[in-house]
Order: sequence, then structure tokens, then C-alpha cells
Amino acid sequence: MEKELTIKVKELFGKEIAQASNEEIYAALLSIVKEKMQEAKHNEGKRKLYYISAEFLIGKLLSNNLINLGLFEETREVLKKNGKDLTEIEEVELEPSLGNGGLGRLAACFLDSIASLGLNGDGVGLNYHDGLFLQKFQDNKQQEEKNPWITDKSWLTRTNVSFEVPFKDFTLKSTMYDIDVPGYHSGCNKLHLFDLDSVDESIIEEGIRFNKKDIHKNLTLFLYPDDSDEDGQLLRIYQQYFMVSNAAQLILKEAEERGANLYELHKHVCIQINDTHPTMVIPELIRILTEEKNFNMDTAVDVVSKTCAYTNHTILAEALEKWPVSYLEKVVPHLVPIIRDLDRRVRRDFHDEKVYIIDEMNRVHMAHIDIHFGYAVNGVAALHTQILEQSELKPFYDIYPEKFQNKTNGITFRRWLVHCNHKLADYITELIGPGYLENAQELEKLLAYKDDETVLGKLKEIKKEAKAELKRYLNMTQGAEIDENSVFDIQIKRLHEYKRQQMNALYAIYKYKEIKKGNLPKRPITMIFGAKAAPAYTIAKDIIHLILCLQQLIENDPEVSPYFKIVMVENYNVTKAEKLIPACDISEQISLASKEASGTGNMKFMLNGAVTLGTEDGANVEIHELVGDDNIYIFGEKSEKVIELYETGAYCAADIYDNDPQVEELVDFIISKDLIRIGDPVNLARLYKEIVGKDWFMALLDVKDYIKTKEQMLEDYEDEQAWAKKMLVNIAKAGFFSSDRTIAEYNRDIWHL
Ligand code: 26Q
Repeated sequence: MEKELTIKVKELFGKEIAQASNEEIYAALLSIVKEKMQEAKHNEGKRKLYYISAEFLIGKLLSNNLINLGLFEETREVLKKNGKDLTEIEEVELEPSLGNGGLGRLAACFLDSIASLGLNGDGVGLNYHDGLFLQKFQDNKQQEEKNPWITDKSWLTRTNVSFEVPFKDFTLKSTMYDIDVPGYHSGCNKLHLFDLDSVDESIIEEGIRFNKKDIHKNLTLFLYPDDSDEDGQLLRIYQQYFMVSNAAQLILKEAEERGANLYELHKHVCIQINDTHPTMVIPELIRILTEEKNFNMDTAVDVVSKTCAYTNHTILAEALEKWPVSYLEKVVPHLVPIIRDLDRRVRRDFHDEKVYIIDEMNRVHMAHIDIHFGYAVNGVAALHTQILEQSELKPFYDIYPEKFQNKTNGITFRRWLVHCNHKLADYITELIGPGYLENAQELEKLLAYKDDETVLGKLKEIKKEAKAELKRYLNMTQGAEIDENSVFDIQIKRLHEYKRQQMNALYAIYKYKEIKKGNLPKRPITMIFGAKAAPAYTIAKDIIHLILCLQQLIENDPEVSPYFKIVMVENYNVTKAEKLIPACDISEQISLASKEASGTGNMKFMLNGAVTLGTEDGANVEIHELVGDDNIYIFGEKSEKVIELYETGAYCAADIYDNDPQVEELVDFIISKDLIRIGDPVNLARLYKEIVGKDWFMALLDVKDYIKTKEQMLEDYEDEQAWAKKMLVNIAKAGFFSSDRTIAEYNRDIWHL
């Protein structure tokens, strides 16, 4: 690397490494790594996977790619020798904001593992110019700004591949951009991102407003543009169809180039549909096969059904996509006869309106297309899959039990350990060797040290350093002053009522009041939040407002601030997650049981030695089973009970509020004089009313058990040795959550590459 970098820096900038700026070194490294990846061989195999997803939350790529190419240590050393710091050079790279949360980050971890296992599989998505919005806080509220990330120094490579995508009133010509995906000590795959040359960022007005009707200029501007009106929903259909029509054309072109007989497409291709956003790939493939390849309808349906598989990531009814037929008529009328034909087939074979594709309100249920006309359906954690089979998708499970599978999510250890916490990774390697990076189960070898004081001491030291590092980072990025000797309690994830950041805020109110009463904590507490709220999601924004107001209240109260602090991290993203996760003591995974399909942050925290405070939900259930009762803190009602409460409609937040003075006191604080002085009375009153009057995700049901359990956890934290042992057990048991394991299962049971 030393020679290559010296030559490259000289060639590009006429300088020695030591004289070059961080920007120049970044540019040189980008160029070297890109060349290496282009030279690398693509993974091969008769059957090729296409993972289609609206989101790929890939994060910054420089270090990740260096790690996977085996060049990371070497590069760091060369830079150090020349007085440079790779961490500072990474700051130059802009994070592509091509995702929102778990679903998009999962897709990125999967690409890493697919490549690392040497499997032949590419990602297909859209090249959003501004991705998800940039979050700013102003007057204790979230403001959205545009978030451009594409520069001449990005990882994108423009290709010559282009397709015509037909819409009702016009046809658009796409351009395909590629990002190379190097496997860890393995071949390279690709992420294909489709775009439109005519997209024009200058149509963005103040904030993130833009003309939703100008499809030529806006199609790939934003991920999840506001869909609170018809134009917004139509734009999402334009985006989805543009994504899948390009994907379908690419897939057929590559299959034909490889000599495939399209009547045996499924022997050459497998398409994973990541949630319902890419569902239109099914009717689109059928359309192309029948209109352009002379297939009859029965054969086209049969071949496509043997090619596509669907992953479900949510049971929230409002997130299951249903498009009015009239909207599809306005954007993609050529798909409507095909979707009607698919609906007729379902009605011919089954007599249960719950499984129809088009409902009595003339809406197309996208998930129903996937389940009937795909060959596999999977949930993303054991409990989630069980709920799909036994309640949410039961009518489908009764018809197709053989299609249903569980594939518990995972995370790539390359990014979520080696990169974000290399001190811990190095120490683990010192103890048990590097084998765990390719066979994650080897982490269990750490259990041999669970009573070893030196090892436990070293784990504590590494955690302390990560906390000090986070302190520096938060100070630099947002001027926050935190105490590395305090306990770090962290909740970072999309803002959603079911994830219950509002319940955590009620804990903050509890703690504030306790301190005011003179009940001081044994050790200062730092509560850290990071979350973006969807721009049109009012209650989510009100919850952010509450947290920011509490942050300010506590900060300015000298009786409380020495013992307690809240920091809400601005513009939470992958880069920030990589700084926050290694520093965490308490991992907040507090969703209402049955609502979090899996969670993947929970796995990242565990791997980095945090202890989970969580409900029996999503993958928390599996974490609990692995680490045992002593190494996790579980609270709250179980999913069976919650599901029953929904079914009977028996839950009433107002009853709890009226009958429990402690709960009443906490909730009332939202509209107290203290908070109204700081915040916006409209927002605070709206949130108060929501919680007392509805509380759809039952924060009041669990809040007392939650407070009690967190207090116990804080007490146990003071037994440092016992706590360090919990850290060790969590790390040692995290191997199951490697995405290499998840991908090996997808390949074994679904893809057969
Ligand atoms: C739906 C309809 C209309 C507009 C938008 C949407 C929409 C957008 C994004 C629906 C869902 C999403 C994203 C979902 C998501 O991130 N789900 C998470 O997926 C993770 C990976 O499987 C799980 O770990 C999380 O539990 C799940 O919340």
C-alpha cells in the first residue's frame, strides 16, 4: 500500500503523502481501492441472486472496503508513519443516505455477507440524490434539510447500461450506476443503483419541498418522499416501478447473456423482494415475458413464481402497502390487467377474501401478490415468523405452510466490530485468534475467560476508552459535554411510537423528579437518543420535541445536571451509530412486545459488550435465550398478552392513568409549567392527549415495570466485576447474530445458489 499510495498521491496532486491534505489522501485511497475492486473477480455460480430493495443503508465505505480487501491495518500504518490518521481521513467521505433504518441496514449487511461467502448475488435499488433528509434541531424541533451525498469522489461508477421504462404518459431512459461490494477475503459483487439523467436537484425549495408532479426532475431525488397526499403516493409508485422495471430488464438481459433458456429462468435467477416496495417486479416480469418473449400467461406466472421470494419486515398494518387500483392506472396502466389476472387466479382457487389481491375497496395488497406468486415467505426473527404464521398471515400460512420460513436477522461483524471497535476486535483476536471473523460461533471460546479478572478488567478498560472517544466526538460534533464515568444508556433507532421512545422519556421524567426530591443516583446517568421522525409523522415529531425539551430542562437545572444528562444526537446515521454502539452500557430495546419484527441494533450493542434492557420482542427473545436470565434485563407484558389486548380492545390507557398516581404524575409532567416554559404548548399538549387518550402502543402498560427494571440495572452496574462478566457473556454469545449465518441459511433454504 505504501508504494501505491505514494505513486497515486504524486500522480494526482504532485505531493508526498506527508504533505497531502486529508481530502487528497482520501481521493487517492478511493482511486486505489476502486481500481482493486474493478480488478477483483465477481463471484460466480449458475444461479444468481438479485436482492431488490428500496433502501441500502451502506454507510461510509472506505474503511469497510479496506478491511474486506485485507488492506486496513497496512493502510493505517502507512498513514500513521506519515503523520496522518485514518479516522480523520474518513471524515472526508460523505455518508450515502440511501436508507432509513433496519431494513436498509440489513440489506447492506447482507450484501457484505453474500460477497464474503463467495455467493453470486447483486443488490438492485435506486440512486437517490438526496436520500433520506438531513435532520437539524431548531427550537427543540426536528427540521428537515436536503442531504446531498453524490460528488465526483463517491464510490459510484456510471455504467453504459440503460433501459427504457414505460409509464402511462411517457417513457424514461435510465442510467445504471454501480458500487462494488468486496467480500471479506473473497470475490466482489455489485450494488446496482438506477437513476435518471434528467433529475434536477435545483427544484428543491426550502427544506425538502419540491414539485411532486415533475417526475422527470424529481424521480430519484428523495427516499420516501412525503406521501401524505395523492401526488406523493403517485410519486412513490413511479419510484417503485422505475426500480423494478430496471431490475427486471437487467435480470433478463444478464440471464440471456449467460445463455439461459428463459423458460428455466428460476434455474438461473432468484429474486429476493425486500419488504413489499419491490413487489411490482412480479407483474413486470410477467408482462415482459408475455409481451416480449412470447410466453403464455400460465407459463409466465409459473416461471416467475418459481423465481421470486419475499421477506416480511413488519406486522404493523399501516406499513403493509396497499395501492388503489386507480393510482396504478394513472402511473402503470399496463400492469393493471396483469394484477387483475393474478387476482382472478386467487379468487378461482381460494374463497377467502382475506387472501384476495384486490380488496372490496379496489386496493391492491402488495404483500398478497408476493405470497401467492413467490415460492418463499420469511420473517426476520423466530417470534416474528411465529406471529406471521399464527395471526397476521394465518390465512396464507394455512394455504401454503411450506412457503413459510424463519430467517433470524444478523449483522456483519466486519463493520460492527472490526471497524467500529477495533480495540475490542484486536483484544478478542489476542484471546481466541482471528477465526471468529469467518466463523462467528468461535466467539464462544471467550466463555473460558468469564472469571478471569485480567480479561474482565481489560473489557472494562476498552469500554471506558470507547466512552471517552464518544465524549470527544459528541463534543466536536454538537458541543455536548458528557461524563465518561457516568453510565451510558442509549436508544438509537427510527422514531416510532411502537419503539416507545416516549416510555423512555417518561423514565427521564421519573429520574428528574427523583433527583429533585434528593434521591441522587449512585453514579451520574447519561441518556442518549438518536432518531429521525418521518416528516409527516406528527406524534413522532412531538416525541422528539419532548426529549429535546427535557434535555434543555435538565441541562439548565444545577440541582439535576451533575447527576443526569440527556443528549439527543442530531442526524443519527450509520456513521454516528459506529461511534455510539461501542460506548454503550445499557442497550434500550423496549418496543411493545409483538411489534418489533427483529431489531438489529440490539445485536450490534450485544456484540460490543452492552447489556440489553428489553421486552420479549423480535430478536430480543433469541438474545435472552442465548445469554440467559443473568445477562439481560427483561420487562413488560409478553406478546400473547399484547395480541389479546388488541383483539379484545381491552387496553385503556386512561384507566391506568386515572388509577395510578405515579403514572399520572409522570404523564402530567409533559404539560407542566416547567416544560411548557421551554417547549411548544401545542406539541406537548397533543402528545399528552395522545398518551392519556389512546396510547396505541401501550407505553403506560409497561412503564412501571420498565422503571423498576432500569433501576435494578443501574444498581447492578455498580458491581463492576459482575457487570463485566455480563459484558463478556453477551459478546461471547453474539456469534449467532453474524449475518454470515443468516445468509448461509437463506442460501441453504431459499436461494440455492
Ligand atoms: C410503507 C408504506 C408506505 C410508505 C413507507 C412504508 C415503509 C417504509 C419503510 C414501511 C417500512 C419501512 C421500513 C421498515 C423497517 O426498517 N423494518 C425493520 O426491518 C428490520 C430488518 O428486518 C427489523 O430488524 C426491524 O425490526 C424492522 O422494524
